[in-house]
Amino acid sequence: MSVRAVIALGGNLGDRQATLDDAVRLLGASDGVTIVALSSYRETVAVRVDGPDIEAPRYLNAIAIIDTALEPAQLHAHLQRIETELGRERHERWGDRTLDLDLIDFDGREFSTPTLTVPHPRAHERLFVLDPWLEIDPQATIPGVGSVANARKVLS
Ligand code: A4P
Ligand code: MG
Repeated sequence: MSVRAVIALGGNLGDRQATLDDAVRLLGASDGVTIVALSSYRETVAVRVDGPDIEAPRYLNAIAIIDTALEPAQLHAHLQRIETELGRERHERWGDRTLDLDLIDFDGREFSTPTLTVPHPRAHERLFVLDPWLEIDPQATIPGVGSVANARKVLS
């Protein structure tokens, strides 16, 4: 049985478009994953721990909606493998990176483990997540938050 999940893709180093293309290709080629919809790639200002940084390299961000037969932990481990394969190194939190793959929503569930919190705790306050998500699913909702369209309005 498969369920629906939402993945955020982002990167601000290297050939960002090629990296996102490769990430989408690897995600779609994975056992137990089918890509249902992919947003456009959007250039966004980097958000650092202390706020937006117009001096930092800009991100390219996108959202993919998938159907998956994987369990959340399996899917998350798989996303981390794709990050590693495409050259992600972990340095500072919210620092520059070639690729970040976040699990935003998994089947409308709410849970937290030491390594995975779903829905992603910061998704509702990030335009670089909400805008591409609305593009491919205007009716989207975030468990515990409400409609993505409303969350988007609060930010503008
Ligand atoms: N983790 C827990 N829950 C999740 C989840 N739902 N999805 C854990 C993915 N990972 C999750 O992540 C840190 C830890 O979060 C991992 O150990 C994982 O088990 P990370 O990818 O190693 O580091 P990070 O991405 O720097 O940290 P974090 O807190 O996940 O940052 P965010 O919230 O992902 O923000 N600005 C623009 N314009 N566009 C961006 O895409 N991204 C970030 C990263 C900052 N600024 C940005 C963007
Ligand atoms: Mg992350």
